[in-house]
Amino acid sequence: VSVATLGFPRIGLRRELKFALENYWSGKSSLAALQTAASALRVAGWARQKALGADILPSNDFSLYDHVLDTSALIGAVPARYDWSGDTVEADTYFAMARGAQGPSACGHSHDTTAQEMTKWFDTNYHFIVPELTAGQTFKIASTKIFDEFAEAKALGYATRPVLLGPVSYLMLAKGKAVEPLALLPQLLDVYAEILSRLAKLGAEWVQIDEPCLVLDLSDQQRTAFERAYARLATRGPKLMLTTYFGGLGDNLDLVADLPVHGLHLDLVRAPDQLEPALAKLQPHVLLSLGIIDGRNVWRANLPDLYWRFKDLAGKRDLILAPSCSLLHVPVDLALETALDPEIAQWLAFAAQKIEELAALARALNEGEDASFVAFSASRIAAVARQTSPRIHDPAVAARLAALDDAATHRASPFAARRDAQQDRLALPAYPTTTIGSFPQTPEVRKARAAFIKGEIDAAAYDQYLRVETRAAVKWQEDIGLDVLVHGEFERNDMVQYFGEQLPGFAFTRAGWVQSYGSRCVRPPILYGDVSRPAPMTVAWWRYAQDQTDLPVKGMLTGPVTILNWSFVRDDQTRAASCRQIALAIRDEVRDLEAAGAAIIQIDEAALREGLPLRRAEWQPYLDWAVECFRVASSGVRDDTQIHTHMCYSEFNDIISAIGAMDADVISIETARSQMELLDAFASYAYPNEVGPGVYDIHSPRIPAEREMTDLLTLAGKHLPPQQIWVNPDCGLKTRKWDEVRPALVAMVAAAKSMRNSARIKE
Ligand code: THG
Ligand code: ZN
Repeated sequence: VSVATLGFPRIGLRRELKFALENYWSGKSSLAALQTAASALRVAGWARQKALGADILPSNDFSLYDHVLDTSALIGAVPARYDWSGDTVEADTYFAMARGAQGPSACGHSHDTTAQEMTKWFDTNYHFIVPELTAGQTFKIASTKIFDEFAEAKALGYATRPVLLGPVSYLMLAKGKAVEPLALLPQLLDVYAEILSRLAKLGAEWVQIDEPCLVLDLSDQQRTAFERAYARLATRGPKLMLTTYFGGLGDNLDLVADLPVHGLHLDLVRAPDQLEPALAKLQPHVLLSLGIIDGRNVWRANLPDLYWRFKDLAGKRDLILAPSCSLLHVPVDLALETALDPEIAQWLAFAAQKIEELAALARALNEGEDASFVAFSASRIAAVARQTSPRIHDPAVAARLAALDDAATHRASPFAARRDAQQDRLALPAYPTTTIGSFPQTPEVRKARAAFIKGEIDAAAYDQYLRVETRAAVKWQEDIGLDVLVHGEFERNDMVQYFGEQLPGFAFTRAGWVQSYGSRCVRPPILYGDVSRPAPMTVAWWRYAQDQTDLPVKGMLTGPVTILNWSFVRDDQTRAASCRQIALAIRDEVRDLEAAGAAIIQIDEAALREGLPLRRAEWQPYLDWAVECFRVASSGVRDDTQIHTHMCYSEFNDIISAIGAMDADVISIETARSQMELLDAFASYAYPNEVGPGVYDIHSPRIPAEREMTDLLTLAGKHLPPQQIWVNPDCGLKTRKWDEVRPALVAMVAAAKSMRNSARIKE
């Protein structure tokens, strides 16, 4: 029995990669400095994993931005707008694909290039850069990263197993322009064959080829693609460890069992029941890698339980023990959490601890249970302590949930009546303008927060600082002519963490960073016990902002489904049960905001869609409870209180009836990067409530011109009646700089006014 990792967090123990990237992007440091920092992280990662007891180390799991983008660079899939030389993909091109590029370049033309689309990696909070493929697409090896990193490790004495995103998953995740991506498989396989043989030449014995799409519902065409791909790739070159995760193979098991690969990794955390059928089907020579430690959550494993579960099998077959998936999705090291309640800390395992768990388990399976006596005892004690802790259950929460009735999930009147009541109260113009909620979290804001946390400034000084920022933001919004204002959220670190910190039942970390996209990270709260809301969480800041203006200021909340989906959640009760508790807490806050006078309350459900189970058969039960929870949170208000919600990067076609059932008065959505395509779903559903299709792509530093936004609004008007349309950016502005936000929002307001004028002219 040996221990493998499928990928280690790349951001670094103290987010070294984040700072190296941001210094490079801002021109403060050179590309060479970035590369030095990146290499140091890789080297430290290998050394750490080895020291913790991993036998099989990955390479090419590192990335300067995203591993799917790395794959696009590797195979030379660079869209024409990046003016790529066609030789190798250099840093400029790579980061332009990730983030867009603006301004004149060395070649004399002015470049104003949009980034590629970004979307969620399966059901995680990690984003990948969506490959863009075109008709006549050709592929060639255009990056040496995978070879260089293998060689880099080898020079240090590590014989790594390179990680390569498999060709079929790559194509299934890609977006084709005038081409069906899977039609490009034959050409792509030529390049993959070349990559694999080059890895073999360099000395790679195995390659970890990731095909997470094997846990999805597959069409016949997709199945055929897998058969073709592996018939071609598995017969030469290095041995392939076909790696699946985030779910079970289910009805794809027969397909997988017939692929001529040398090894197979199964996620036995998400799908423990798939082991038996897999054992029955798989050829005996196939090396099994068992994903038995949860790569998606932070709970410590029960090692003695796992030992007994796999002891017999380990006596019969050669096994690899591994985390269920890459450790990219959990924080690096629990040892940094010196401020965490020790009782809760002992229930947890982060990436480093998870490797130790695997090592202890492998040792016991190889040498007998006593070989890991200490680790096993500690693990068992922690498991029992967590099960029996009085910190987890709150009888008052259970009683309130039991008393929840149907009335709590419905607004008093249907939308048409509410719309009239809200229009009477708010009197907004056509194409009303607003923003999603957050304004730039400038270095100064972060510095002030850090100083307050460190005790360098007191609460009064920090509060005063936030008031100045908030007042300035409100005044500025008034000055540029926005219709519905926000307070800016300067007091918040993150839209989920901020609430987690105020709700009993959640623990939070100091350094538990998890990469979200590029250099951006989040610290997911840890939901360990029953949730309640002892006191208002947002009312004071809303009131302060509203006191500065006569225009409506939105109350800003994060919805229960999003808080759930962006937290590490309990594994001792269903997600639905946890979500209902959070929904009641948010409902209390909504009612307090209304009582304080808020006419508009936004409850963001940015993550509702990404919580969808990966298999379609499981969608409806999820959507039922998710929508119910949103309604519990939002229905406690009067007709003339307008409920907004916001969703990120959602494809709505397949969930539009759930969106309708949420019955928010206004929903703002991300559409800027996809040319309003997403509105098709709203149009064909005849969505009756109001919609704010994002007209400004905030994920890129590019500043959109007024004309671009009127074009988008005109396009939106082809899908939806103009009186249903709001004008807003497509997400919060916290990641942007004021220098970007100011001209962009001025142009956005101008675009809305120009739409109002041309509507008037038509009349
Ligand atoms: N919060 C959480 N998850 C998210 C988002 C979020 N997932 C999707 C989307 N939004 C991802 N976007 C971001 C945007 C900004 C940041 C992180 C994810 C961000 N992070 C700061 C950073 O990396 O510097 C750290 C935040 C902090 O200071 O605490 O800016 O909004 N949970
Ligand atoms: Zn968003």
